[in-house]
Amino acid sequence: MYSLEGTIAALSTPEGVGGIAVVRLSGPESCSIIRPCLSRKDLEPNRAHFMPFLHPKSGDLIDETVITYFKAPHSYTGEDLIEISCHGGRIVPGLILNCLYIAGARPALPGEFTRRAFINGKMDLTQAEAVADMIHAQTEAGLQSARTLLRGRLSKELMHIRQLLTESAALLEVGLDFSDQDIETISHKDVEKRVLAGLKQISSLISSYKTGRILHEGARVPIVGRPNAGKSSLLNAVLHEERVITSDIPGTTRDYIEERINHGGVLIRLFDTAGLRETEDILETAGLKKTHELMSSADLLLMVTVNKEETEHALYLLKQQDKPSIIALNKTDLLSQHEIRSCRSLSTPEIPIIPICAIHESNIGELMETVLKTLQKTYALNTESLAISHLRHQNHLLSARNALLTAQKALNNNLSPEFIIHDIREAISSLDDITGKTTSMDILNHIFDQFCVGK
Ligand SMILES: Nc1nc2c(ncn2[C@@H]2O[C@H](COP(=O)(O)OP(=O)(O)OP(=O)(O)O)[C@@H](O)[C@H]2O)c(=O)[nH]1
Ligand SMILES: [Mg+2]
Repeated sequence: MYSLEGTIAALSTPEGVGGIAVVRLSGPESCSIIRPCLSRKDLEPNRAHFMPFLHPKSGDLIDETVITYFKAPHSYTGEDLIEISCHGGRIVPGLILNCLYIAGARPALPGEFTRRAFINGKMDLTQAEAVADMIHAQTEAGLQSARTLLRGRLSKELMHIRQLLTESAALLEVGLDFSDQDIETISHKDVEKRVLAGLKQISSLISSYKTGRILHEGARVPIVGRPNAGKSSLLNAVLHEERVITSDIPGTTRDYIEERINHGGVLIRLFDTAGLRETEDILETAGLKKTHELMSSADLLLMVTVNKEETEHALYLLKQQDKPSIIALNKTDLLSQHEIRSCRSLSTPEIPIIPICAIHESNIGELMETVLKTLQKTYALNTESLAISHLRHQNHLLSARNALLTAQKALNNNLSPEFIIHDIREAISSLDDITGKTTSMDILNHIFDQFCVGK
């Protein structure tokens, strides 16, 4: 059980050796707690004060520090907040924290500063989540998507949809109150219009999920193909290192191996997989099961072939998949120019065929460029438009859409307004779950537990 009372302190920069470290203190007693640690008694808000930090009991010098005081409500948490910039390293920040605990602060829980900002109305839940996304961003694209959330774009859009739905419910209420008068038919059309607009906006957010997820978590790209095609060699070539074992024994790779690369600002998650073939071998069968799972959850399939026959078969298989796909025609050092040209002629805009030679690392650049371009085009990764990236948001949006579809059906069937109001309220409540207006304590705990201490 959380107690969010009291004044909290934590180290907000990473632990370890560094030039400076920042310790944060937030809560109603921040000023009185820090007072015995400072030679100067009053801190002017929003100014950096260079001063010694003293032990609150003995008065011994702990460090020369820079103290900045942000007065409530104009601070990150909305409370009195003091930032102490001290020397970095393993010892000094710990000593300062200890002094603050002696003086009456308590250690902050993970994400507690941001949680307080949320409770004090400084940000809604989507923005609080964006803070964590920003810290954990692995690419510029992921950072950009977190920034959009943090700026409150999703909150604004949800507020707009909420407004439409609240108006719809209000119109229906009026219709109920004056059901014996003509007002009902007018409201009916107005309600329909608003519900439809809300549905459209919700559906467009739902369809942005794949884009958001890729920006946030990276694109899943399994390297698949027959045993011995050179899948592992291709992964090594992309990484420019002997990361995985390769050999001329078919079935070398059993368990899949994931490697992440930041290519053109997009996180690409490459998976080296077990080769596709019929086998009696128990270990290989287990590996194959994983390959198939990876293929079904893939954002793009990268299939490796070594000759025309395999390439034709690969095209046949890939056309049956509803996924963007690329064929890497490998071992071109063993093929004649004629054979390469003949394979390349099978290339289509949907399934490009790129000739490579994994062991000589040749044409890997063009292959990865094609992977990047295909991902960007398929999932609109270049757009500045809003994309949701959290499964939590997606699930609530799906619930809201279901409720609105039911409301729409009820409207079409001229059902009693009470039913329609009920469905619209359900949709509103799902939207409120996203912004944190009505989110349960358990869910809040779960979200903030994933933050680090000090944020
Ligand atoms: N000549 C030539 N040989 C290659 C090339 N790429 C890979 N090989 C060789 O082909 C053999 C198989 O390569 P791997 O990378 O282990 O193949 P794989 O697809 O991972 O095979 P499995 O793990 O068994 O499914 C190795 O002996 C590699 O050295 C290439 O471009 N040219
Ligand atoms: Mg392999």
